[in-house]
Amino acid sequence: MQQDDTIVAIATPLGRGGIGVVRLSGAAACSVAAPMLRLKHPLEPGRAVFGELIEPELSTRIDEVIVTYFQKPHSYTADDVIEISAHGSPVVLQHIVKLALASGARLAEPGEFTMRAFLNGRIDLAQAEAVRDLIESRTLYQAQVAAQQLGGSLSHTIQPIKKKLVDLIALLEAGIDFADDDVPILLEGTIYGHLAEVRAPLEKLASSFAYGKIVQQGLTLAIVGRPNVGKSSLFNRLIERDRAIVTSEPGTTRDLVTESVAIGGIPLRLIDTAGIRKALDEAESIGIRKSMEALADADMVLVVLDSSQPLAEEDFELLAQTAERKSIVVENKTDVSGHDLHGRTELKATAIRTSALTGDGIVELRAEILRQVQGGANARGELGIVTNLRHQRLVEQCLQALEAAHHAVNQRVPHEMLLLDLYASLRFLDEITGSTTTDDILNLIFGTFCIGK
Ligand SMILES: Nc1nc2c(ncn2[C@@H]2O[C@H](COP(=O)(O)OP(=O)(O)OP(=O)(O)O)[C@@H](O)[C@H]2O)c(=O)[nH]1
Ligand SMILES: [Mg+2]
Repeated sequence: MQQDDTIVAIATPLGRGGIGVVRLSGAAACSVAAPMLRLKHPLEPGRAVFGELIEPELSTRIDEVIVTYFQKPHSYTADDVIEISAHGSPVVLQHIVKLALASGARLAEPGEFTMRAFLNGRIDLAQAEAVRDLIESRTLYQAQVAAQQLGGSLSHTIQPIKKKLVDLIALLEAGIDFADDDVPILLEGTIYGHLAEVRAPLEKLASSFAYGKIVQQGLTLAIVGRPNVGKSSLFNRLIERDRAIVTSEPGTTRDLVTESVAIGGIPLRLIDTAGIRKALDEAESIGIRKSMEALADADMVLVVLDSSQPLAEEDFELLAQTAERKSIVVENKTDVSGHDLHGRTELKATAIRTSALTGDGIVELRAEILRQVQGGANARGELGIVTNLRHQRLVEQCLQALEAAHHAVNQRVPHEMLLLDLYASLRFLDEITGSTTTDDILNLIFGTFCIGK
């Protein structure tokens, strides 16, 4: 991708709308836009100006537009940017792009506006990736986390770690360069201390990914249990509509029913399953097999029991099967008097009592789901969560290099060798923010953006 030419793209989604925006960025943005505009006032930085979109040669009017000029470097890309807001007709917007191309602009590649912001040093790579995450967010909470990263939260977390690492490198380098002079050669204990200070916050960052990944990708939650305990009723309660069929007949649900919901801003894929028992016919037995597969694949399980009845063999089997997993035991039908399962020692202390019929306990169930999703590990709103696999790999590689450095000190290898490991770990940190990256990596990252961003 060339960087000194002027690029153009429609910045609003495909289709019709109240307005549509075409964005131009580059040194020639103003001169490319000029022939197609008849403005009420001359363009002024940071001002929106009303005017007409015209056919340059014929001077005929095509639309009314608002044009905003963002003067370099105070723009999204840090180059001159012109945004033309027209009525949201694809024909008009495409025509603006065509006129811009005729005046010497080039069609922008996906993510090229953001890539320019990065290449111009206005944002770092982690921030650029946060732009994409923000656009792709499906819940408000995901948007908030992305916005924090866009504000540089990850970069700010990494900065002091990097500084400590650079300090250690500088000390070692000094020890080497001035080996004959008065600079004392660093004692092992001091090096260990420095290494530990670099590693501790990185390890915390690496462990935040378990939660970060859930925030980003969500997780699947399978609802399992014997027939007729109220799985589909709970499913419908959790998604807040009657999606799955509910009848008083055991064996109603035969196939997996899947819906997406957000609980506490975490996207969840909820799966209702066929009740588990000795199947009565072929369809049911296939359904039950699918239930078992869903149970095995899910990130988390709700084991539903009927609290109006004594526990059955299938209940005990399911409880045993899910005891070691991320699971919540739900005692449903609490509106019916029956067996108090709550006191039973084989049940998890965290069992939630619900009535899918009256809605009692659903709020508590949601809260428990969220509590387990968060795993207590990372409080919400905590800065510097790793949500991105690329970042996570780099943090891990950095930790490995530090581990190698630690080992090198143990083995009393010359400090020149130890420094190789430290420089390697520094490079991994730099790749997160993009101070060192290759074109291949950049193309890979920005290629996943939408056009016009
Ligand atoms: N009283 C009471 N009845 C409930 C409750 N939850 C579900 N039911 C009833 O129990 C019956 C079975 O409910 P479903 O939600 O279909 O149960 P299921 O576990 O999905 O059953 P299968 O699909 O056959 O495995 C229906 O008649 C529901 O109305 C509850 O909390 N209280
Ligand atoms: Mg059902």
